Amino acid sequence: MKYFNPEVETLPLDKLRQLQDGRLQKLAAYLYTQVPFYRKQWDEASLRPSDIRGVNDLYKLPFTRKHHLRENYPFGLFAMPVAETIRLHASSGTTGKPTVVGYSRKDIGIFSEVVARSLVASGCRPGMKLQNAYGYGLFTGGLGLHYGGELLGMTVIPVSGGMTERQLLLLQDFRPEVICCTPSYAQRLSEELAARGISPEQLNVHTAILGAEPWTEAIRTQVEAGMGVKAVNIYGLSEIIGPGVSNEDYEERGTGSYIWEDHFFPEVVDKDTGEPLPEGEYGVLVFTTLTKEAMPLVRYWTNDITSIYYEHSEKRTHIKMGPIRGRADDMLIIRGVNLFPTQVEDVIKDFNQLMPSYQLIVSRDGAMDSLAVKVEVKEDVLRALGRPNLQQPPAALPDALRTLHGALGRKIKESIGLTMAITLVEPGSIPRSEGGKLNRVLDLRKSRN
Ligand code: DLL
Repeated sequence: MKYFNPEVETLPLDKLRQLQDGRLQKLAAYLYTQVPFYRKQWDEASLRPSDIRGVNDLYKLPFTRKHHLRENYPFGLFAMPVAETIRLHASSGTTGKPTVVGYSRKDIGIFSEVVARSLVASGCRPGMKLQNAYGYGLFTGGLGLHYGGELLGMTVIPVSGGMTERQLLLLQDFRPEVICCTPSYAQRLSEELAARGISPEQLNVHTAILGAEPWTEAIRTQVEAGMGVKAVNIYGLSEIIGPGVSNEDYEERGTGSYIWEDHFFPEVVDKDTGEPLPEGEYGVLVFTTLTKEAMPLVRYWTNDITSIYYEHSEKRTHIKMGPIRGRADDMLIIRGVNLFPTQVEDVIKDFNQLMPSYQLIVSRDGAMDSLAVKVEVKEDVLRALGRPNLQQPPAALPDALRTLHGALGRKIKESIGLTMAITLVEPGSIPRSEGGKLNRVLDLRKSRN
């Protein structure tokens, strides 16, 4: 089994465009009659649904942004009566009220299908057991993977997030072939396995499907070695449907994730001007849902920074997206330099004495913002040095660590352009994921004002 939906996943591009164009025309007419928000927005721009003949006309339409969802809280953007939906999900924002999304029965069918496609791309097959360690509840991760796994014919183990002891017990006793969770939680599980002396060979798990937060090749390497798996990326957001908007193919790991573009039409636009960018350029990812009924979104501004490109792969025709560099609102501006936390992670991965476990601490020193980074040294390195005390000033550290400290500082300065105070710390001393998304930035500026 190569595909869940072979016909659609390999549809020639011209046919895929025709399908998208037809779906978009229908969507425009539907939204104009069903959702006052869109009618008003398009009237103000003197646009009629008939002006939208296909995806090439999308640029004419205004963006929908998170604040529009907030202003229409909770159900104002629904295109059908709430009584006709069969499920609600919500994601908690950093400020105030959650973002609410609704699903019709058909929408849940689409959701399950795109997750099933994602699972097959990840290497899952009917009959395999899936330990689902994404949180169940208002978060779309748990139920999204659950329904997709069942549709594919997997045996789903609905353990939910956290409860590390139980996760380890089930991994050993139920012997699932596949686990899905956040990448930071997979790091945590890898470390717990090592701490208990459980080697990956004692487990049956061969695939980890990781998403819901940004991650890098360094984390892939750590999790693949620590759990004895192939780690693949799953991406999505509740507003668009949940997990399964795009997914990596396990045989093409590292080359980007296929976007199921027959349902979710992607654009990448300039984060300041909103102008569409050519293939391969980095900008904000924007999606139009082509088939959803309960709460379709037009040109939804995800705030995620990435690029999209056709690879002309033998396997599928759909467009790919690269890894998410970060969210536009996670971007730190330190003394005028723009920085995504994952850029620091990218530097750390080149030092094999360090773990991909770090924390960035932003503080304000007078009028200047400053950035410090804490990063963990690997256990075997410390053991070989006779467990030195890391709490002394860098100059007093053993030679090997002093050199490492200096080299890391220089590499960060060279590749990011910032001087950062670096502290080397013991493995395990930086907060780990408790089962959900992990925030690697501690912003002390926010707590002060
Ligand atoms: O995180 C849906 C999901 C669940 C995806 C399970 C994958 C697995 P939200 O809580 O609405 O939905 O958060 C969406 O999380 O806009 C990205 O910023 C981030 N995100 C999700 N997947 C990835 C990924 C779920 N693979 C937000 N890489 C998105 C990087 C991701 N960031």
